[in-house]
Amino acid sequence: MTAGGMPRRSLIGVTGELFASTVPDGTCEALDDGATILRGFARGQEAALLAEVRAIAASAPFRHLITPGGHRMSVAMTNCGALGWVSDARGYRYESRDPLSGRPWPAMPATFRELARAAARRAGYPPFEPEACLVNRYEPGARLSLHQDRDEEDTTAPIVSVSLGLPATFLWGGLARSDRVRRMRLDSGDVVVWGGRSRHVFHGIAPLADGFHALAGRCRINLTFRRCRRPVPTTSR
Ligand SMILES: O=C(O)CCC(=O)C(=O)O
Ligand SMILES: [Mn+2]
Repeated sequence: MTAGGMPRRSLIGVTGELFASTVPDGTCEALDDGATILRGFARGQEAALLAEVRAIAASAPFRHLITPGGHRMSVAMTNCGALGWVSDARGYRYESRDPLSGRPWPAMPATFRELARAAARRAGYPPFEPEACLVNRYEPGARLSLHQDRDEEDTTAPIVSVSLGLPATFLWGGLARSDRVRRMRLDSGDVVVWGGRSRHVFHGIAPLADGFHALAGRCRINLTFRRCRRPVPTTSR
């Protein structure tokens, strides 16, 4: 729906339901120190990004990873880029090959890399070169419980997170698990960037509400771009 040419957006009411409001595309919402929501930053690229996701999944299929504690994750995942995030009984880590096929992860498409670079720049970060893109697929009911992104050695680089398809409720807490959690709606095309003092903030996704999205169908896709390895120190020689 649009109002005056601007896309309609939503806020979460006290009972948790999604209400329409109007936050125009192009708005930068300061979420926290070092964290920004770039409203609609990827709008217009959604169909192309989703086509790339389908191509990635054709060679590295979505799968439900098992946590080190033995739980099957409700979110299905795959990766592209030099490194991919995996989880199994041995723990959480980055791997250069897909454990299902033994092959390197599909290359990161140029459109993904350029979007991640541009979003990090827009959010005020120095040049960002993602090494990994974790692709999350949420079907109705799937959720990602509160967690910190802690498996990357390089904590100087931000996380760039792109929402595509069905809307989701993003959970944003603090540096301690017990901190107050805010809930905000993310729509297709929204990009969240967090780093600096927010790099280790607890965050998650509430169970996905059922619905149908014209480009993605009955699901939400999330791309999270990460820099994993410690930056190589520069020498003065
Ligand atoms: O789906 C999202 O928006 C968040 C994903 C996330 O936090 C993660 O993959 O670590
Ligand atoms: Mn995360």
